[in-house]
Amino acid sequence: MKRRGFLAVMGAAFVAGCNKLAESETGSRLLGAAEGWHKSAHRFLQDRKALAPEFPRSAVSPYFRGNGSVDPQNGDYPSQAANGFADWRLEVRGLVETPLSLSLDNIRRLPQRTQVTRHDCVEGWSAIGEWTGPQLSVLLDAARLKPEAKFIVFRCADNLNGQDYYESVDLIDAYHPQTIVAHLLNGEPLPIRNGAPLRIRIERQLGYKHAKYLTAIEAVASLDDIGGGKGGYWEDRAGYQWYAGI
Ligand SMILES: Nc1nc2c(c(=O)[nH]1)N[C@H]1C(S)=C(S)[C@@H](COP(=O)(O)O)O[C@H]1N2
Ligand SMILES: [Mo]
Repeated sequence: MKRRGFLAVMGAAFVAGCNKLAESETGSRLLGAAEGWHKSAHRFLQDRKALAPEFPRSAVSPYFRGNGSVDPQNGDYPSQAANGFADWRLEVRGLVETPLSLSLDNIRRLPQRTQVTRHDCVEGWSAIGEWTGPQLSVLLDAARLKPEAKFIVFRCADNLNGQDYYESVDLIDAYHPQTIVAHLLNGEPLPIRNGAPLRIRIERQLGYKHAKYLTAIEAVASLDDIGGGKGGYWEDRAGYQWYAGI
């Protein structure tokens, strides 16, 4: 990704400039500061790429509760549900070279990742589930992000308290290997309460980032003009942190 490239270039520049710079006192002070910056930036990026813990299948919670919207009644969701989601489409759009409109079958035919992870809700409960679906990176690579794309917005079918649920992440989380578009929970199609037919799993972040009832994945340069401008339903509504890392 771009940032990694930038850091690599910066690192190379410091190594190349090292000897001459270190000859002067100002130079070595500068170099020390730059090295410190480089190390902490690097550590930060490493942390962001670390995997969330995964558990054995035997650790799966017998019941994965639903939270927030658990049975959307707005728009065409009820008729889609009655139809077994046969006509559901997931769009990949915004700042991409090739917008996509995918059926559930398209999504099931992509390479799949299965992971048993713990979901932590800020309201004070957790549950372990086994999630399956393609990595978001596969979809983004297929649509080819434009260089201006900085954030990925998740659009949802449900309207909660008069507002459309949505969420967003930066490209580090979007490309994280455990970020998947899940269509199976514990080997079965997602129950409606858990986001049927598609939900995002962002395993390094808290529960409210894991958008359910996914209709579109939108690449954008800024979050300012989306919803209330804070990057997500709960961020807009209750001041929850946009970056909800765990
Ligand atoms: N579309 C949508 N996504 C959502 C929510 C919601 O109400 N609507 N609730 C969020 C919250 S606060 C949590 S904890 C999880 C709950 O997921 P679950 O219903 O599968 O337990 O979904 C998140 N994603
Ligand atoms: Mo939550």
